[in-house]
Amino acid sequence: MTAPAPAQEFAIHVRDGLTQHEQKWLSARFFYDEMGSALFEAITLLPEYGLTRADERAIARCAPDLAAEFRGEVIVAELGSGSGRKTRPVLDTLRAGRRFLDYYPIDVSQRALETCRRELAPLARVLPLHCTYLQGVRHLTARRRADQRLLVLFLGSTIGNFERAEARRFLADIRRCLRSGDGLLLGADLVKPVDVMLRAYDDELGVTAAFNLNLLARMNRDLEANFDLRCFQHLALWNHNESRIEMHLCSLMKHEVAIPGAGCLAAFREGETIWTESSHKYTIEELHEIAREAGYSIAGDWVDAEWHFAETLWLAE
Ligand code: AVJ
Repeated sequence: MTAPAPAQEFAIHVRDGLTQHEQKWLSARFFYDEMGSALFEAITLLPEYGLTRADERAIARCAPDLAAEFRGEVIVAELGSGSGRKTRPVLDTLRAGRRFLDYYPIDVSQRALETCRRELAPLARVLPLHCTYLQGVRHLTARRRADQRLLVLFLGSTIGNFERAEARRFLADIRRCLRSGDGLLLGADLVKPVDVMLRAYDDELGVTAAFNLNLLARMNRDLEANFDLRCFQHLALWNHNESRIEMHLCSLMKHEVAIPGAGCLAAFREGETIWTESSHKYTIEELHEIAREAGYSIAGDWVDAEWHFAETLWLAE
C-alpha cells in the first residue's frame, strides 16, 4: 500500500498537462511542495481569506456534538493529514473519558504525515496510512473490530478541488466502504458574494499570486525547466455556471519553455492560460442532496455566521 514516487508523478503530469492543445492544466495537488505549503499557511492568515478561520470556528462548535454522537468505541480517520490546528479540537474532545484514541491520517505525502504525527501524537495514537484516501478507508474498515465505529474527517474544503461529478462519486465511494452508523464530517466552503470570493483568491499582498506562480518555480526546481515567472500573471475568476473559483496562470506573450525533467517543450500563445485550480463553492441544500443520494443521513450542520463555511456531519444509513 504505497503511493507512487512523487517526483516521477509530477513529471508525467506536467508533460501531460502542458502539451495539451486545448486547455493546459496542472493539478492543484502539486501546489504543496515545501514552498507551496508555507505560502498556503500564509494565505490562511490573509484578511481576505476567511475560509480557514471560519473552518476552525465551525469545528470548535461541532466538536462537543461529535463527542456526544460518538460516545462508544470509535476510531478516527482523516482524509489528508491534519494540521494540528484543525484536527486538535476534534481529537481533544473525542478522547475525553477514553484510555486512548486511534487516529489514522491518510495521505500520499510522507512529509505531511510526519508533520501531522509530530503535531497530534500527544492527543491520540497516530497511525499514518501512506496511500490514497479510498485505499486508506478500505484498509481500515477491513481491519477494525466489530464494536468500533469509524469517523472519517474530510476538512478544510479539500472537496472543493474535486469536479462536482467527481466529488459526488468520491463521497458515494466512501459511503460504500462504511458500515451503517459510521460518520463523515465534511468541511465545505459555501457560495457567497462574488467580490468576496474573488478577493479571497486574489489578495492585495499577492500571496495567492505567489502560491500560484510557485508551480512554475517548482517546475524550474524539480524538472530543470526555464520558466520566467515574469512572463505569467496570476488570474482568479468566478465561473458562475460551475459555481467555482478558478485560478489560472496567464502567459503574457507568445513563447516556449523547455522542461527537460518532463521531457517536453511547452508552447504558449499570448493570453493562453494554465488552469491550476478549481475551488467549488456549495450551498447547504446541494451538500444535503449529495449526502442523501450517496446513502447518508444528515446528523447536523455547523455554519459559520461571519464567513459562509459549513461543517456537516453525515451518518452512513
Ligand atoms: C486548501 C483547497 C481549500 O481552495 O481555498 C487557497 C486552496 N487556493 N487559495 C481553497 C487555495 C488558493 C484552498 N483549499
